[in-house]
Amino acid sequence: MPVDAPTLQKIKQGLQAAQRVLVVAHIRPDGDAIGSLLGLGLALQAIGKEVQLVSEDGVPANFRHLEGNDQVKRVPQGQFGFICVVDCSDMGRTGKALEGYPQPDLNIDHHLTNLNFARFNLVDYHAVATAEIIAGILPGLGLPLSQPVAEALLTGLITDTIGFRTSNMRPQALRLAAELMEVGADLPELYRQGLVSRSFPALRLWGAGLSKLERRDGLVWTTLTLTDDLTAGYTGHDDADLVNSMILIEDAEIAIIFIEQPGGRIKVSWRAQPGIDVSQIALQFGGGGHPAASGAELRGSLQDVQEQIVGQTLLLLPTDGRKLRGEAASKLSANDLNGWLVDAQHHEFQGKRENGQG
Ligand SMILES: [Mn+2]
Repeated sequence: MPVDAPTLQKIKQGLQAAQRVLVVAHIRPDGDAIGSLLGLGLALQAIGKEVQLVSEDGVPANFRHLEGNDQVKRVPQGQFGFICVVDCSDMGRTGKALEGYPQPDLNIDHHLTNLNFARFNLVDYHAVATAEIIAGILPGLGLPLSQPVAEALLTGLITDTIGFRTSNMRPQALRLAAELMEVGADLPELYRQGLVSRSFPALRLWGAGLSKLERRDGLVWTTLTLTDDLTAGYTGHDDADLVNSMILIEDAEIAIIFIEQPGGRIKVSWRAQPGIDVSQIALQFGGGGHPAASGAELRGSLQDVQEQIVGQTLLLLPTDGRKLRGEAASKLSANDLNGWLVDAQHHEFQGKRENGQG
């Protein structure tokens, strides 16, 4: 983005004038929300500001190694001279955190759909993460890049790009990662803790699901029962992210996982390759989501729900898959698709991370 110098100067003055600063991240936070919250918050504390860090849904277990995570509160307390919102496309994403507070002073975000809701809006949808934008403005705001700040920001970069492999990756994001490593951020360790680490029960659950994997044309699917949860020692009733690996199967156009819930309900999660839209079929079954990642919850037996959904989903598959994918994909930018996928993951999987199963 190149942020224009006069705007940055005004933001700097606003921050200088404030003694108490509030930084708020979005509900169901992901690594970029937490990394941006801690990165900006710790940098402001380093110049003597009294900073409150707020995340309505707390800090997921896989980011609790980051410095400052224990300072994060679920609701703000008191009044503030300056309010910053990070990684939120609109005020709704902050939950109820800012109810009763004046318009935020600063909105830092990289979502295409950002509503520019603050007095100052630093929105750059070419940035791979909000953390990237924050790293870019630290020098202009006179804020130091310490090792804990670098670790928080690198976590945002790693997680929002799913390990530097989303199609919106650009050279400057890798240069920034290198710079953050030079300040002492341990890339392999942050990558492991924030992105790939899984519990033993989660992997046992994957095994149960993978052993039942089925395929018809470009559709792959599997099921997880309550008995599978029990046998694996898995305390959640989700898929431990398994469906995200199923869509990596070569030639898979759509992946579905059926997860038995207590009380006779079946949770269904779809993932699709770019160019295929599974949100409409999810909507049709009372759910919703994004073209590349959607979900629904249905009443019925695992067998019945599976037959019905597999049958309907197969109709989405083009007879010449490659051709249709190309046509549909051209209407949507790869950035949008990645954004939706990452966003849907935040929404679907945060709960499990909260209880440490991620
Ligand atoms: Mn983000």
